Amino acid sequence: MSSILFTIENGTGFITLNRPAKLNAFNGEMALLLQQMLDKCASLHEVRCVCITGAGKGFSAGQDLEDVINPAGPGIQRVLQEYYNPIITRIYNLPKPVVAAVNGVAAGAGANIALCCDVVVATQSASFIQAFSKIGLIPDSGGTFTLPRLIGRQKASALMMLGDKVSATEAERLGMVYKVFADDIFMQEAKGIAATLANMPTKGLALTKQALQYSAINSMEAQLLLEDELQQKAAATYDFKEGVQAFLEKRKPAFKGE
Ligand code: LHQ
Repeated sequence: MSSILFTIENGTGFITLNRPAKLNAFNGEMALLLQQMLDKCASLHEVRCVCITGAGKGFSAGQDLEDVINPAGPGIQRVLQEYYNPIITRIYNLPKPVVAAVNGVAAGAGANIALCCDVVVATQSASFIQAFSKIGLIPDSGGTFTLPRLIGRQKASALMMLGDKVSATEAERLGMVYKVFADDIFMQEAKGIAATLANMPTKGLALTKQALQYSAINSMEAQLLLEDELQQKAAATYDFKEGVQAFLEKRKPAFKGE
């Protein structure tokens, strides 16, 4: 059985991390396959939203700690360069919305992969753990960039140093998560959000993603210039014309992602 499963449903590419016996901890194969699936989602026109989730009761427990000490493995210094940094860069730059459907515990790199996604939803029984400090590491996979921007530096530094287990409800309250759903309706709700995004103006969403990324580093003046530039690109799309036309004709728009 492959460590990554991939299906396309209603315009969404579902990538399922599939090592459930180890709470979907990452080995090299799974990390490289995830990169390949993200590339596939970027290139397929029929995929207009990506959803990453986990098989079984966990989302991902981060790096497989047995694999990392295996003498035949990549060695600790190559893990970030070859596994996690390329995953985070792909999610960050993917010109389509990426949903993390956090179906259970998300720890270490598993948590930070989820948190760099554009929309994070979690099931009631899920949790988030910056597990790194407990084994003497620093938070990686973009966590030191993402988490303080989501919840502020104080909460981020405390969670990263203490390695607390944050419940889904608390994660939602802090701003790490968009919405939490009861376990029995979670996947159905996550799929509904993904399907909604997949039917929206994909290029406009990609430009929104880009604008938000620059807001983390830009001055107001620079951001206004960027909004001007990106809005012109958005206004040149088919979907903008269709959106306006449909509004004026009082009908539902049929967006094409073009
Ligand atoms: C695991 C793992 C795991 C292997 C559960 N590995 N087997 C970057 C740079 C370089 C090197 C290292 O890594 C990184 C990035 C990182 O991600 S560092 C952080 C690595 N992750 C962790 O430290 C988390 C370790 N796991 C846990 O603390 C717990 O498993 C959590 C809190 C996630 C879940 O606890 P429980 O729900 O009580 O489950 P469990 O501990 O019983 O785990 C279930 C099974 O999964 C168990 O195997 P077993 O054969 O006993 O049933 C665990 O050994 C295995 N597993 N995480 N990361």
